[in-house]
Amino acid sequence: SQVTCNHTCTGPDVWGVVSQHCSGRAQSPVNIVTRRLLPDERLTPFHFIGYQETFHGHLINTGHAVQLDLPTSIRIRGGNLPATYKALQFHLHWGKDGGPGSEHTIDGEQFPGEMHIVHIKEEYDSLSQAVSDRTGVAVLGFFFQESASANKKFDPLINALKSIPQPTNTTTLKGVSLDMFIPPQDNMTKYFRYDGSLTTPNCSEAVIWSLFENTIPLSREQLAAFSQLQFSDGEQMVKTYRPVQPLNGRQVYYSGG
Ligand code: BO1
Ligand code: ZN
Repeated sequence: SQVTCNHTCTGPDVWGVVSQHCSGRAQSPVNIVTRRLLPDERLTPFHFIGYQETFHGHLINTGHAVQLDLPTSIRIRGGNLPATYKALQFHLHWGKDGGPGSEHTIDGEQFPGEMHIVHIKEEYDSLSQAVSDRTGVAVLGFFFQESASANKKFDPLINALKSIPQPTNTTTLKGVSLDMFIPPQDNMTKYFRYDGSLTTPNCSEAVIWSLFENTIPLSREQLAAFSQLQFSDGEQMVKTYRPVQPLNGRQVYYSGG
């Protein structure tokens, strides 16, 4: 008889088979244990270049996430990064109907979702080039936190989800800026830093992770809206996170700022 396969057949448990990197020793996400954090004075504030610029961006159902492509004029430096990095895209991870959905956890707590702004070192043309450099990629991570009232700045993105129910569907978000989606910049001086990987295959260990202590508020209804998207097998696109991976002796630092 035939085996019916859904997306879980290619889920996190078998990624070590898909790509050797996924069973490496510096994988992401991780659980951040706050009592083991090491304050690091070199973790100065970031410079967010072009985060206020207005642009039209493609919003895509990628088959494992919802992604907004970003103009490469958006850059970051500072924060003890070894170079300037340019933005490629941001995407989100979430749970089911607003339930637990973040990739990283803090003292074992999973947040309802997580936003990743993916940047590559300025000198590279693509993510596939950047991942051959151990510091080629810088991802900024923001946790979603459930709030009583809706975050109106997310409504354009959330309202657009109904236009991209299935993988490869795209729509355009007009007149958005990156700073609409994230906490105010003077509230972004506190972050956690460690060296890790992409959280999906090929799981390249090329990522400088910065996870911000300040969260993005979304209402339960807004969080639940992501569950209307579908995987390629037609199943609800929910629980789009990789489980936490062992630190294997890696230190997580705190900006303390
Ligand atoms: S994340 O921010 O660590 N969740 C992350 C994970 C994967 C990617 C970007 C950010 N990108 C993937 C592409 C694949 C590609 C792979 C390696 O990177 O979606 O198409 O094969 O380059
Ligand atoms: Zn991600």
